[in-house]
Amino acid sequence: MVKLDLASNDHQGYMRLALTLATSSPLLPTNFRVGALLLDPSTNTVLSTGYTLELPGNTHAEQCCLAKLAAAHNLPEERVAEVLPPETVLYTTVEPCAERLSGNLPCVERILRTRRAEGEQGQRLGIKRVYVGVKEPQTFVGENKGRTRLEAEGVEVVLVEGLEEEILKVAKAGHE
Ligand code: HJL
Ligand code: ZN
Repeated sequence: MVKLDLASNDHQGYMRLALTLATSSPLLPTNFRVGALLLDPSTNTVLSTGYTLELPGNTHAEQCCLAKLAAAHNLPEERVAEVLPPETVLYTTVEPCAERLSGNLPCVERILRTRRAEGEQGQRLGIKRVYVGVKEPQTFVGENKGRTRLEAEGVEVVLVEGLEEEILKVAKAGHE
């Protein structure tokens, strides 16, 4: 957990931090370089960070965020909702994926899975809002339905403007 000197409404500041994370991702033609973080805005605490291929295997940035936080609490990723503070939001430089060429579980499903958990008082847990830097480019799966699918399930998706060019440059580096 890291408490930063950013206001909880400094969305561009958190997106910039996610972009910095993305630059740690290896350069490969087979996916984008994405950075992501989980924030508890009630305390301004970054709960977890991730970038594409940070964890072993074919791992996405959002997936790494969730899996690392779960592991820090000795839980499998499927149970991460149990340790998410109620207001937790996700920042990701690229819209979460709804489909992966590899057939691995898309990040949208991982996010929605956190919403299916129930707290001890029967309250709904999980990620209720996702801040996104850019829509996924059409390179791999054409039109990504990530945003639509999240919104259909009641997760708010907010586009953070102003870093699109830099995000895409980092995301696509290694594609040629
Ligand atoms: C997001 C990531 C990442 C992608 N998108 N939001 N975060 N790599 O960390 C989306 C792209 C998939 C391809 C290939 N990339 O990654 O559509 O091999 O990377 O499962 O569809 O699929 P795999
Ligand atoms: Zn993904």
